[in-house]
Amino acid sequence: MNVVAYSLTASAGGRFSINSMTGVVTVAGALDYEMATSHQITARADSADGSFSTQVYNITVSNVNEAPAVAPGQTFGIAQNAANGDHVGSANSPGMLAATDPENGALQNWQIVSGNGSGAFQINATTGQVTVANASLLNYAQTPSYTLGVRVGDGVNASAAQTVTIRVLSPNLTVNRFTDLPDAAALGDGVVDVDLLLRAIRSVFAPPLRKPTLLARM
Ligand SMILES: [Ca+2]
Ligand SMILES: [Ca+2]
Repeated sequence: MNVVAYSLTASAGGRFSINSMTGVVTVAGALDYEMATSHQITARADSADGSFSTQVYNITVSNVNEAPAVAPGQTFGIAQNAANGDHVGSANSPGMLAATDPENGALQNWQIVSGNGSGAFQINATTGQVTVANASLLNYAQTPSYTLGVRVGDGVNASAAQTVTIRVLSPNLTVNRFTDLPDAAALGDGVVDVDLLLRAIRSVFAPPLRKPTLLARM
């Protein structure tokens, strides 16, 4: 019996391997339709008598609909005195959550799945915009920050839950808290009222003004 040994002289970067006895080609590395829709391999068959042949094969990768992913690390601010319906974030970053889908599917069915306490916030299922649902629950002293778990779908698959941080901003923000600006503050947003701040400092530290002492006596 003439024994044949199979091998791959080109394996598409190690994505495929071949059984040297049977010639069956199997997947050996990661395939991603979004990265490459086909790969080329070259198989070689060696006979015991010293003869051999090679054959090139094109392998087509079919698409799988993968779940979208909510972008990590999203943080927004909301003023403690905001009203129901106000969006979190700033005018330039109006609380629209970001997510991506490998197939660029239409993002839909945004949901808050955890961290919303008694329901301070809501999310627009279509746009992914986070707004205030119950402004009476916004209390900087009691809950300075919410960590919401959110999900989004692509019409078939749902993403994993991802956390989004909503910081409740003190009404005294402009005087007292340089560090509590919304991360997406817009150019021109108020940071600190210098005149108010100076007056506050003077009221604490400055000695009362004295009238000049009269030195000459008549
Ligand atoms: Ca895919
Ligand atoms: Ca998808």
